[in-house]
Amino acid sequence: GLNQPQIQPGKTFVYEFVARRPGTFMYHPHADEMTQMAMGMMGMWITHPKGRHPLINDVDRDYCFLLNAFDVEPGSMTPKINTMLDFNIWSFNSRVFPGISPLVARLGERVRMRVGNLTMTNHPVHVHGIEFEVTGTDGGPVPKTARWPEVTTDIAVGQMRQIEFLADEPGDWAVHCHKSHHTMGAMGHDVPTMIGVDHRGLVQKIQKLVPDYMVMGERGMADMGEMEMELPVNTFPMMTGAGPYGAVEMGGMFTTLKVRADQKPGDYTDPGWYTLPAGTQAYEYQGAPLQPAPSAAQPAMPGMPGHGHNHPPAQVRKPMGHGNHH
Ligand SMILES: [Cu+2]
Repeated sequence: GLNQPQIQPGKTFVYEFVARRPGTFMYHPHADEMTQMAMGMMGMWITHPKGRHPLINDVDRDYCFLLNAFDVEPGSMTPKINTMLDFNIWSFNSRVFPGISPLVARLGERVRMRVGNLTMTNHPVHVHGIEFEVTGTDGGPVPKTARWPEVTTDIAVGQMRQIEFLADEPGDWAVHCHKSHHTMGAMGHDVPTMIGVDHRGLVQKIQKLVPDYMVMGERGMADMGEMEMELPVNTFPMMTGAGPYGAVEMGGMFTTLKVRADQKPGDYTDPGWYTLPAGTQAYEYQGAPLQPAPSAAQPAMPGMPGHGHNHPPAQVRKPMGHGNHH
């Protein structure tokens, strides 16, 4: 009701405007906003410059991501509309890994990514393999003297960051939000931590009472993903996806950037997995088992009398007692 009457169900309103400035913009309703946003009512608008613009470079590829989030109870179909922060589905253009296409580029091409955030929290978006520059924001192109290099750029609520890079490293590079629970599906929420807990035999005993009972693995959550538990309808696993060397164990805001020397200009098809040149991949250590060095053997710190003389190994304990953190 501030600038126009609300658009009632079944009605159509017409918006006419002159696209005065080139840039990347987002739109969404302000009527019954939490409901409309929680249900995914949002989009992006790009105005390209007419002719050359002094602050807008020519690029070979121009990608656009809208970051969005939903809270859908596993097994249900309708997003919860009163969730304020604890969403459980984090997506790029409403897609989650592995149900998302890779970004592709030919070696040596200039690539632009425009990333807008209409979720209720910030997203530090990280690209592996390259360094980029922030060349534009929601307010327009950044003056050339004010651009800065990054590998992770934080995109606050309502902001847009336009980044550009030279695709100068061939490979399959991860592109993801750096909040690790944002690269995870809904099933990862509210799972108890069982790291270090020896629960051998316990599961079988509980399964006599609750046949489909499962616990979080004592080595972490990936064990659980690999168990291929039966999922409720309309629910994706908490971490999934297969790569050329096994489980990728991702979900949510994750995809890949595939840079290839033989990708044709303008070709956006997935080139498949990258073949790593010999000698460039991590390999298993085959030598003698490594022992932690005893602290008594460490040389004394200069100017610190008493250190390094028959002291027992240091006992380190993490700070405890801060309950109720979320
Ligand atoms: Cu995020």
